[in-house]
Amino acid sequence: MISCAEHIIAERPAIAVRSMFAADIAQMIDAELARVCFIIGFGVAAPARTLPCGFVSVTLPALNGSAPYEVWLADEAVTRTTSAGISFAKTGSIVFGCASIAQREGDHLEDITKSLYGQIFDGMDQLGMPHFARAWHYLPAINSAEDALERYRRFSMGRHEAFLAKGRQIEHDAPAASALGSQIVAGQPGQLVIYFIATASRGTPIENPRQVSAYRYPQQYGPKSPTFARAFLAPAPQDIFYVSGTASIVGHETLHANDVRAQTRETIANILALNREAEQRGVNTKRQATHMKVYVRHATDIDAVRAEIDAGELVEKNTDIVYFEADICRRDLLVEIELLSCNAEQRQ
Ligand code: 3EB
Repeated sequence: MISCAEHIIAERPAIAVRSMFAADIAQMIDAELARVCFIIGFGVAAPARTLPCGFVSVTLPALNGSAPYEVWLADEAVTRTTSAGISFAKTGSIVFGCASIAQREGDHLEDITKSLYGQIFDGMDQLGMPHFARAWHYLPAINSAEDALERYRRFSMGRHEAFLAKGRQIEHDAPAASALGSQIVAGQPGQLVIYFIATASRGTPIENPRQVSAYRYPQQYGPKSPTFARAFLAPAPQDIFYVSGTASIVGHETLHANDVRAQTRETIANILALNREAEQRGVNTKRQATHMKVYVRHATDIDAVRAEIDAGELVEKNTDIVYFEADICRRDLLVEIELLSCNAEQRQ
């Protein structure tokens, strides 16, 4: 007979995320020392205590009382390694990785992206975790030009080249992803921060019937299309559903320029369409736990965006929502929403 406690352990997702305040981190770490994979601070420095895991600060502020620390927790003790400056925290089924590199005078974003992505693939392969599930990218001044091309487009070129250089197939191996613009800090080099989840066995990319796949965007959005899937279903038995950063794009075009409320509603419609795709693959999208990140280009739009989200169908009782101020990778996009959901017991 399976006791209640064992049952709960079996129901844990392979990896979970919580947004937390500094005051709550110490206690969590003391309780879960061996299972903490990594902590990211949005617009904040490291919490003032010794951490058992890696930490990175992203210059992208949490808004209006949102918890600024993102804590990643595995379902079992992790092994921590570093390779080529990339931190890894690995279990038997999954690895969480994070890299942060400075773009120094004379560095080209396309080149440093390609080289860092290549090292990420090498690290994944060496650890026996060759399958990408989810990637987050935060890069400063994402909408500014570098050598006459928008930096997001340069980043997309470097990422695309790394996929090909490392023998990955764009349409099968692309993870769910987000790419947001962080802030430049005067007098400091910009940091390209990439963190990701990869797995030992292959998961399932999911596309949105309302949208052209990003890897098939026409050239007007840049010389190389962005390499990501609209959503990704982690391999069994994980039951984690990752939804990429999702915006007010239908087909390949931005809809509702200058109307942040309409953009939010369109974004929610896009995410609901992805949920339906997941349901067709047997996922119960009435989830026990959901972690949602909302990025707004203008902090002054937060109340309007929040009102639309609260009125929409996305939010359920166990949804954690955090808001951020960020540049989004098309100038006419004002809001972007990403989420991760699972049916296992998220409260570990
Ligand atoms: C879009 O749908 C909006 O380049 O990794 C969303 C999620 C976006 C991920 C990426 C870009 C990326 O095209 C932008």
